[in-house]
This record gives sequence, C-alpha cells and structure tokens, in this order.
Amino acid sequence: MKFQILILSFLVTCLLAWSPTDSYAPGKLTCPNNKDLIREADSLSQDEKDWINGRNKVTDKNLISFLEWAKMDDFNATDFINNKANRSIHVGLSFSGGGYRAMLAGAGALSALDNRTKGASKSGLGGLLQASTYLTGLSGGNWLTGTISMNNFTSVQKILDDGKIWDLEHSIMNVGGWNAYKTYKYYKALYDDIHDKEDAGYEVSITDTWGRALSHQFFAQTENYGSALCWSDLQNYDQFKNHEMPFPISVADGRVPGTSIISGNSTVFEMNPFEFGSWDPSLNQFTQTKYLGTTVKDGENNGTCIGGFDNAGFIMGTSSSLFNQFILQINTTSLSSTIKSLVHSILQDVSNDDDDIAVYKPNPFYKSDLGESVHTINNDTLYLCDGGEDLQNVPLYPLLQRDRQVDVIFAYDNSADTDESWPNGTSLVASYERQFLNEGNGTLFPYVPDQRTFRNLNLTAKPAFFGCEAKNLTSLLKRTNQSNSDTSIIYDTPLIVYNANRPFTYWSNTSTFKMSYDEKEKRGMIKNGFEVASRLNQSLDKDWPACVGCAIIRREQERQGIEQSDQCKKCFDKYCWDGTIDDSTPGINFTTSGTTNGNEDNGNRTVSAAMSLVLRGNNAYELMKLTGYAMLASIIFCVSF
Ligand SMILES: *[C@@H]1O[C@H](CO)[C@@H](O)[C@H](O)[C@H]1NC(C)=O
Ligand SMILES: *[C@@H]1O[C@H](CO)[C@@H](O)[C@H](O)[C@H]1NC(C)=O
Ligand SMILES: *[C@@H]1O[C@H](CO)[C@@H](O)[C@H](O)[C@H]1NC(C)=O
Ligand SMILES: *[C@@H]1O[C@H](CO)[C@@H](O)[C@H](O)[C@H]1NC(C)=O
Ligand SMILES: *[C@@H]1O[C@H](CO)[C@@H](O)[C@H](O)[C@H]1NC(C)=O
Ligand SMILES: *[C@@H]1O[C@H](CO)[C@@H](O)[C@H](O)[C@H]1NC(C)=O
Ligand SMILES: *[C@@H]1O[C@H](CO)[C@@H](O)[C@H](O)[C@H]1NC(C)=O
Ligand SMILES: *[C@@H]1O[C@H](CO)[C@@H](O)[C@H](O)[C@H]1NC(C)=O
Ligand SMILES: *[C@@H]1O[C@H](CO)[C@@H](O)[C@H](O)[C@H]1NC(C)=O
Ligand SMILES: *[C@@H]1O[C@H](CO)[C@@H](O)[C@H](O)[C@H]1NC(C)=O
Ligand SMILES: *[C@@H]1O[C@H](CO)[C@@H](O)[C@H](O)[C@H]1NC(C)=O
Ligand SMILES: CC(=O)N[C@H]1CO[C@H](CO)[C@@H](O)[C@@H]1O
Repeated sequence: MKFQILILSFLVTCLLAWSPTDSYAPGKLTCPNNKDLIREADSLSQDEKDWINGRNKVTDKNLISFLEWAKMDDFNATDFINNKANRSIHVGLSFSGGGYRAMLAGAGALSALDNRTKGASKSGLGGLLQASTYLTGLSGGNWLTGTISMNNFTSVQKILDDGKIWDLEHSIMNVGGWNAYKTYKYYKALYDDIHDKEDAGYEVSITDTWGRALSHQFFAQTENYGSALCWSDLQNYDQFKNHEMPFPISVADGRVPGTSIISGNSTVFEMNPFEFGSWDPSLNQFTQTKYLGTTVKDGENNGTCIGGFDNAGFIMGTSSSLFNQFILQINTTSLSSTIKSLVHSILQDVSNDDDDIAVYKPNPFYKSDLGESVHTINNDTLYLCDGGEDLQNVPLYPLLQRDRQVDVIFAYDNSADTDESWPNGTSLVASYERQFLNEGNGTLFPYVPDQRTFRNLNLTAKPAFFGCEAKNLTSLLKRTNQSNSDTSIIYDTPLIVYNANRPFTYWSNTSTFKMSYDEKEKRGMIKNGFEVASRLNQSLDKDWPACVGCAIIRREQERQGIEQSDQCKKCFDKYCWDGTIDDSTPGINFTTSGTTNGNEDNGNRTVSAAMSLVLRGNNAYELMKLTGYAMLASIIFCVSF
C-alpha cells in the first residue's frame, strides 16, 4: 500500500514536471497567457520576487538559529534579525568550475554548511546552507549545485551514504570499464536520446551528447537518466515551493563560433528555474526557461510553444562545455571498435561549428529590440559556452546585481590557476576588472589585490574577506562613472568571503581533466573541502563560526550605523584584506596558516610542468588550440584510463 502511494505521488510529479514528450525531444506545450516570452533585465522577475519573499521568512528564522549557534559576543540574534531596517539579509553561496576537482572539493565545502551532514554543526558551519538565499554554480561547480538541487535537494551526506549517484570509478567515456557490453549500451542510449531531439527537428550540438553523458552520473536515480528532466522543473519541487533551499543559478558565457572571447566583454548568461538571459547591456533581457525552444520574433511566440528544451543535463553541459573536448578524443581511447564507430555516428550527426559550443536554436532573443550585441540578437541561433572561459571561474556576477540585495557571498574557488593547479585569485581579479567595462553596467565589486599578493599574503591559504568596509567602495563609484547616482549602492555591494582550495588531509590539486576518482580519492577530496570551509574543523580558529556571523551581519550593521563588537573587530583584523600589496615571487607549498617557499615538491604532481600548463582549468581552451589535440589526447589517455 505504502509502495503504491509512493509510485502514485512519483507519477503525479512526473506529469507536472517533465518534458512534454517524456523523452529528450522537446515538444508542444500550452503557451502562457502573455504572448511575450522576454522582458527587459531592469529588475527581478515577479516570480523571483515572490519566491524570495517566501524564502526570506525561512532564512530570517534559520539565520537566527545559525547566528545564535555561532556564539557571537554582545549580540542578540533575535533582536538583530527582527529589527532589520526594511529588508532581510541575503547570503549567497558560489561554487567555481574546475571539473570533478571543483565538484568534489565544492561538495566538501557545501557539506560543511549543511546541517544534514553528520558533524557539520560541531566542527563545521552546519545550517548556513539552510540560511542562504542564493546558490550559484559554474561548470564543475554547477555539476555540484545542479546535482543537489535537481535530485530533490539531496545532501552530500546522502549521496555518499547511498552510493547511487556520483559513481566516478570509470571515466565518463568508458563507464563500463572492462565490460564492453555495458559501455556499448551506454553509448547506444546516448545515441538514441540525441536522435530523439534531432528527429523532432532540432539542431543538436556536441553539448547535447555531453549533457546526456553527464546525466548518467548525476541523474542515475531518475527515469532514463533524466532524459526528460528539465531545469525549469525545479519550480514544481516541493522543497522549492516551500522555500526550503536557496535559489539555484547556473552560469554560462555567450560566444560566437570561430572566436575565442576570453575577456570581460563576453556576455554572462544565467539560467535559473524561472529565467534564462543576461543582465549585461549586450543582452539586457530574460526569457522564460520553461519555453526555451519556442520560435519567437521579438520575444513573441506565434501561438505554438515548446517545452523540454531546457533539459537539466543540457543546461549543466552548457555551463561546462569545455569538456566537450573529451568526446572528440574518443578515437584515441582503448575502447572497442564497435563502440568507436557508434560514437563516430553520434558525432557525425552533431554540428561541429566549434567544439565547445552549445547551440540554442531557435534563439529566444531573435530580433528583439533590447540589448546591444548584434551577434546575439540578429542570429537565429544562440551560441553559449563554458561559464569559466571569461576567467570569472567563480560565478559571482548574478549575485552582484543590485536588485538581488546580496549582503555577503561565500565564494568557493577550486580553480587551477597555478602550475600546481591551485587557485591564485585570478577569478576575483577578473570580476573586479569587469566592473570598469561597459558590460559591468553599474555593478560594484570590492577591491582585490593582484595574484602574487593573493599567494604571498596567504589569502588562498586561509579564508579572506574583501570589501569589509562599504565606505571604502565610494571611490569605485567615480571609476565606474556613477559618482552622480545613488551612493547607497555601496551598502548593496556584497562582502566577499573567499575560500580557496588548499591541502589539509588530501592533495586536492587534482587535474581539471582527471575523469575518474575511486571511492578513496572521492572521499579524500570531499573531506579536504570540508576542512577548507571549516578551518580544519575549527581547530585553527575556535571563533571561525562567530567570524562568519560577523561577515553576514556586516552590511546590515553598516546600513543601520551599528558599531561592531570587539569580537567582530578581532575577526575582521584577522581575515580582512587591508589593502597591502606584496608582489614578490610567491611560495608554492602550504603550511596550516600560509604558503611558503619551503619544500618545492608540492604534492602528487604526476604530469610534467609543460603538461600541467595544458591541464590548467580555464585557460585550457586557448592552450589546447595552441598545443593541438594530439598532445591533449595523450594526456587524457594517461590521466583517465
Ligand atoms: C537543519 O536546519 C533546519 C532549519 O534551521 C531545521 O529545520 C532542520 O531540522 C535541521 N536539520 C537537522 C538535521 O539538524
Ligand atoms: C534577546 O533579546 C530578547 C528581548 O529583546 C530577549 O527576550 C532574549 O532573551 C534575548 N536573547 C538572548 C539570547 O539574550
Ligand atoms: C523529495 O524529498 C522529500 C524529502 O526531502 C520527500 O518528502 C519527497 O517525497 C521527495 N519527492 C520525490 C518526488 O522524490
Ligand atoms: C572590450 O570592449 C571595449 C569597448 O567596450 C574595448 O575597448 C576592448 O578592447 C574590448 N576588449 C576585448 C578584450 O575585446
Ligand atoms: C511557430 O512556432 C512553432 C513552435 O515554436 C514553430 O515550430 C513554427 O515553425 C512556427 N511557425 C511559423 C510560421 O513561424
Ligand atoms: C575516428 O575515426 C574514424 C575512422 O575510424 C574517422 O572517420 C573519424 O573521423 C574519427 N573521429 C574523430 C572525432 O576524429
Ligand atoms: C549566425 O552565426 C553563425 C556563426 O557565426 C554564422 O555562420 C551565420 O551566418 C549567422 N547568421 C546570421 C543570420 O547572421
Ligand atoms: C595566476 O593564474 C593565472 C591564470 O592561470 C596565471 O596566468 C598566472 O601566471 C598566475 N600567477 C601567479 C602569480 O601564480
Ligand atoms: C579602508 O580605507 C582606509 C583608508 O583608505 C584604509 O586605511 C583601510 O585599511 C581600508 N579598510 C579596508 C577594510 O579595506
Ligand atoms: C604566510 O604564511 C607563512 C607560512 O605560514 C608565514 O611565514 C607568513 O608570515 C605568512 N604571511 C603573512 C603576510 O601572514
Ligand atoms: C611541502 O610539500 C612536501 C612534499 O609534498 C610535504 O611533505 C611538506 O609537508 C609540505 N610542507 C612544507 C611546509 O614543506
Ligand atoms: C547603471 C547602468 O549603467 N545601468 C544601465 C545598464 O544597461 C541598461 C541597458 O543598456 C541601461 O539602460 C542602464 O542604464
């Protein structure tokens, strides 16, 4: 009886949620009452506003519990949160790209913030996830945030306990290991799904294949590996409707085939459960995620609407399209010739304009009269690529939008910037510089130092706060040509709590293109991520939760003119970057408190320096082109098989 009820409720959810064709092919859907599917990006959508209002009630309550638990001196959390000026405190969490390294290290950090993790309330920051408003992920970071949210907002603890998803023992290209039949079945399934979409009349790109492949790892518990699971389905999840978890946002970049824009000028796209589009002046509009795939003119549908195009795996594949390179390397693997020819026939069908591009055709913004970029608007096809290709590998941009009123961002940077695959602040530098470009469009970003200083001042070896003093941001107004506008924007610019990947109990600087992790490696990465977020289970700083609390309440204190407690002042002395610069050559090895020049043999470096250059996260695209596929192929071969 219980079993039947379960099945019934499952069916009901399916009916509400899935692609109209119940397969990977998009299909017809009833159009919304309003013909217009786009809107100008001049405020939050009504849907998001309403949802955030609901979430505020939950986070207000959960923040009180978190702040009380954080043991802050001279502070009454109930009074503080209930006497807020006229808005709720918004906490944003942001997870960088960097392949499975970023997914796993990020998972460790996320588990430290999640009170469903065993021990997180004792040695971590358990409950902060429950008190957060936004959750952004890009590429490997989006594999994390996407897996968690699309799997009914499961927890990292549950994923590890159940062992049903995130089976990374075998590379995504060779899931069957020695079992050739299993591998054959896998590729056959990918082939069939891609064909469903193509037969329905849609152009498919290599990102479709990539997205389906990823889904086999991330949606192993969903019917047919989530071939009909849509990004917009989140709207129908109970946890989302009840505002139990933060609002997930995925990030990708706009790109025109044949060009490799790796600059702040590229359009930053966001995909949230309601909307798809960009705040940047080049696009300046959003469409409704659910109706992607619909043919429009100036955003208006012709009476026939399409659903199911926003497949969850496809969206996650778009954000991480750099990895499409792998699919192109199939010939160099040790797979059997039957499988190779099957893969070959998949590749023949998918457009190959440029290997790492996701094709969105029809373009939802076609011939719209908003936005400035001709490429985006005058073309019937929209091309997107990996969100990290503009070097902003930590997806902060959606959280810098003033309308979102974010007070503090906990940024988890698992990029591979240095030769040893550690972060060096490159992503924050890119976000800082973007505010001065046209695309910055009035967003402010706190001062950060150069990459050498990041390493020398140990800003990647322990958590670092940026933008501790809102008043210090006033000088940015002039530089972004906003000196005449409303100066209170400085109080709407989030404080950044930066947490970079670093080793504690595990050498977590694995290659971005390491494609298989056995159980021990996987747990080692996750454990180390927990230690990064928790300051080695608080053993390096008993006051760490209190300091986190100080960062959370800072902007609201500044808005109200409330003086910091002595404890918070001490925290800020310890963690805030004070404007010092040290651009001497940085050390490369880690102590618990910093980086040193000590022993240069840093961790398990299995590839030579030249190869590791190629394997470095975001810049890999450029480097790959320079060094050619042959070299990459041999590396992939060594690393993942
Ligand atoms: C986690 O926190 C939420 C909100 O504060 C609470 O409802 C829930 O019971 C907590 N769960 C655990 C396992 O502590
Ligand atoms: C916080 O202040 C309220 C009154 O404003 C009081 O009822 C409550 O006991 C205080 N909480 C703590 C932990 O002191
Ligand atoms: C989603 O998870 C909640 C508990 O977290 C559970 O009550 C619900 O039945 C789940 N829904 C589905 C469709 O699995
Ligand atoms: C970005 O755009 C500005 C003009 O808005 C231009 O001056 C600059 O050269 C562009 N940068 C790149 C890397 O294309
Ligand atoms: C109307 O829209 C549908 C679905 O988006 C599309 O298949 C069809 O070609 C469009 N018709 C015209 C005349 O543009
Ligand atoms: C793989 O090899 C086949 C011949 O065996 C060739 O036709 C095909 O183009 C190759 N594919 C790629 C992606 O290089
Ligand atoms: C759309 O972009 C593609 C790739 O740059 C180009 O080949 C095509 O001509 C463009 N179409 C139009 C109508 O501009
Ligand atoms: C920081 O990372 C960038 C991007 O990989 C790299 O170009 C630069 O050389 C690195 N700088 C330092 C000081 O590590
Ligand atoms: C703010 O600016 C003042 C004066 O420029 C400087 O002394 C102080 O260190 C800055 N504080 C922070 C947190 O950056
Ligand atoms: C950074 O850490 C190293 C090693 O722990 C230490 O020697 C050095 O003094 C630290 N530098 C700063 C600026 O704190
Ligand atoms: C530096 O790296 C070596 C080799 O991986 C390691 O044994 C050592 O503990 C690290 N730390 C210091 C401070 O040298
Ligand atoms: C503050 C600012 O520069 N806002 C601009 C952002 O872009 C839109 C569209 O180009 C403009 O209308 C805003 O003025």
